[in-house]
Amino acid sequence: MKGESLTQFIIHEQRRNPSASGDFTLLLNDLATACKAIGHEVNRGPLAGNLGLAGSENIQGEAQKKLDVITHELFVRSLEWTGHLAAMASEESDEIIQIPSGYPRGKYLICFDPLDGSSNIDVNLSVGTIFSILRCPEGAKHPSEAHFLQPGRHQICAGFCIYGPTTILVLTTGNGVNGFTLDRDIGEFVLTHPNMRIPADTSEFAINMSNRRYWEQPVQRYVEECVKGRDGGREKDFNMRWIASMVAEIYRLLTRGGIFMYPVDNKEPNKPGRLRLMYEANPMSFIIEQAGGLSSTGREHIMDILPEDIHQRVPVILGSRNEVQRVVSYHLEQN
Ligand code: AFP
Repeated sequence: MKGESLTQFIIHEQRRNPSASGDFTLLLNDLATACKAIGHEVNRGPLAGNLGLAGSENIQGEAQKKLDVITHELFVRSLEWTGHLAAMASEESDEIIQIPSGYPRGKYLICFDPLDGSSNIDVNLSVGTIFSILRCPEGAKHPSEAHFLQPGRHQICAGFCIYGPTTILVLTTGNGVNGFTLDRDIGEFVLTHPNMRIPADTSEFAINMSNRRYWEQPVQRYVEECVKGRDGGREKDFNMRWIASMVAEIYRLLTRGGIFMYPVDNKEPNKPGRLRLMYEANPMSFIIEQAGGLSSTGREHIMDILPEDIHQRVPVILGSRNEVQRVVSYHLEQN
């Protein structure tokens, strides 16, 4: 095997922390197994009859795909018995998921989006699983939603697994960001992208341009400048990408830089942004900042937000440091 396996990597990390019980290492191993199982299901696609709608809606009022439901169940079944988790919260579940009484309860909470970008499933584009791990507050025997409502700065681990041409698991435990590619011959994730870093500068932006008329002035101004490039106030021309799958966009940012925005808009005034704080914005912000980038709503650091609701939405602007700072400065000028 070329390179260190994920199992070796996390055991080496554990040995660096003499007080570690090994619980967290085992949780990461179980998470990797869950991602392999989900990746397998995604891969089988039409062969397993997995494509299309499930005929139900999630709490966000979004039509669930069959694979949203299947992957949610797979994730829960893979982790509920392990004894490492106190409770789980899923983008696809209205309620907090309790650990069944027959299994031991652990000290960690996990928030997850089992299949991000699922609107891309039927067109065979990259999708992924996102997760964020928090410590369960002491004394919380039956964790409720309130125990999950911790700012992103409290995350002890965040990651995502992208099911694309290759299956890659990206992970941070607050000590940089590492990427592991699934070697299907041996069934192991192997460290292929150590210490991923996002360049401070970029000439690539990602935003859903069809929402342009609904954006606030600072985002209008920034994107207008990018589009004009050398003919406007900028010293370079910009390129644009939009995959509509956050895992794919963030993976691109981690490999070659860029800025990703899903800002607040007045298309649906009761929704402050499209992306979910606990399942998408917080874990991706932790990863981006650990790789040297920045994340903001335009007005505050995403990971400083004290969540009020487990399914809360937030505006998201993240990626290459200097470009995010520029967008934030436009918001400050406006206020
Ligand atoms: P789905 O998981 O419902 O496909 O949503 C994907 C997503 O949350 C995120 O991954 C994308 O960046 C964003 O939505 C795309 O939104 P638009 O369809 O509005 O471009």
